[in-house]
Amino acid sequence: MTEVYKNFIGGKWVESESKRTFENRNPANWDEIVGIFPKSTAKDVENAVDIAKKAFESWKRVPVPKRGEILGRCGDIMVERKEELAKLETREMGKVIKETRGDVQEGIDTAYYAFGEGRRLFGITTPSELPDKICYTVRKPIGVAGLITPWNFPMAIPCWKVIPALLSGNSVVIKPASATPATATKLVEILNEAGIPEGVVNIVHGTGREVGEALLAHPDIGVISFTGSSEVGSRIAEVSGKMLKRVSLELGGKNAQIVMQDADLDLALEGVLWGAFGTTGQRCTATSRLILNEKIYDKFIEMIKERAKKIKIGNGLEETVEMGPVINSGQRDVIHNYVKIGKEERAKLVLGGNFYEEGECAKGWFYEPTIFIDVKSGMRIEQEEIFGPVLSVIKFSEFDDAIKIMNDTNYGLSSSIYTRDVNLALKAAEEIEAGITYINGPTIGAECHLPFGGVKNTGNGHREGGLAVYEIFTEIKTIYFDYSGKLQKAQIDTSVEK
Ligand code: UN1
Repeated sequence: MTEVYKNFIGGKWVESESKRTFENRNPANWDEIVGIFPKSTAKDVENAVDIAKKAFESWKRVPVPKRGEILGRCGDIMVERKEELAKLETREMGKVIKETRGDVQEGIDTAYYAFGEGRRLFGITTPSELPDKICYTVRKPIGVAGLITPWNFPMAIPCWKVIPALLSGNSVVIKPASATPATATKLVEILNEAGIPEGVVNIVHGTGREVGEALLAHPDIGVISFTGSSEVGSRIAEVSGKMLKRVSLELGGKNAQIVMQDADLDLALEGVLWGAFGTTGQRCTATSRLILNEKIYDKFIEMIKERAKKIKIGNGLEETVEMGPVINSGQRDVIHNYVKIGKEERAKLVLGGNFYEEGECAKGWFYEPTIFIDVKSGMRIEQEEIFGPVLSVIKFSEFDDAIKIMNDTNYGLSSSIYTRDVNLALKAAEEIEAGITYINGPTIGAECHLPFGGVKNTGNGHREGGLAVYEIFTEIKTIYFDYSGKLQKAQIDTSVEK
């Protein structure tokens, strides 16, 4: 039976005032409806924000370690329900079950990290320039956070945002991607069960145009956190900028893996296969460029073609399947169009380049693992984010050229180099313009306790994950405490007696 989902506002499951709904279907089998969701309006957003604003007043007074304990319980419930959540996620997003287990695990890790962080959430203490005076900082919540999440990590990314926002003492209104609304709703259900007070966590389903825009424009939303395309990110920055809201943006990538001639080629092969075709290439961190040294170019291309053509494509619920569908037909058309562009640009297509419609796969949105070689710096397939299983291979001769090719894009999220030369590895870590560099590892695989984010058009300078995310969700307050009993003037009464 198809599950009917609702919005969660003020501790209650409610329909949209519009009474309209939308469906969510399985990208591996378009006949299967995963759930029915409320198609909400600006009015629903307004209700949610009003309630969240009231709930904030008491939530902000709950001691941080106590907030952390509730989030720790949320982690415990996710551990118990991990398999069920992973299965649901595969049904609505398409990626293979091993990966959705990982996605849920990333949520669990984030919850446990927050549980611990609740006992720190450090400020600083520092000396004053005046005697009998101390100075320190504390972190204060901002208010109501508007969290707009993407479809490619339906559990991990909502957790990356919701959990630190809550630990910091904010209340939240979540607008999950309408392609994957079920998993985020389960997270809200779990947070409720874990003991988050009424009104502190709210979810409103619907389109970006209606629900997303209403969240953006609401004057009582103090901070917006968004993961998605650079195009939408720029629009969010524009609106929030005018309203002087804090905004954290995690946007596109055109990540590359460099393979030097001295690399362990078998290891580099495993890395690029996982980086390029894991999650069907639908990660912000996916490897969409392979920068290959000329001395190993032909050999490595043969190796990767050999392996990539054997990737088992199918429904991600089958344990042996290695690559699931892409999210929907529109996205598959975008990918296919890039393949057309690549051919027109005279890059050489050596694998894939078509829909995959064998057997049961004809019912879903499958695409073949695709490889272009002889791609030149500056081609569109080398510059633009494709968000699908398409790898562009570029040849280089000297290390400095590889770095130049790597850096010559408008994005800068993740990057990787395979080499056995320690000096080159460290030089690459220094020279690559990206938020993340992996040495002898693929471009994917970020862990929840480290900063995550990128440079250039990948974002606006913020980092999620680790301690860094608390910079997004807290205001810093500086406290000067003068216990001298007299007026002491900073910058004036500061001379030292001889
Ligand atoms: C994303 O693609 O938006 O490092 C997030 C990784 C994952 C997170 C990716 N842990 O690939």
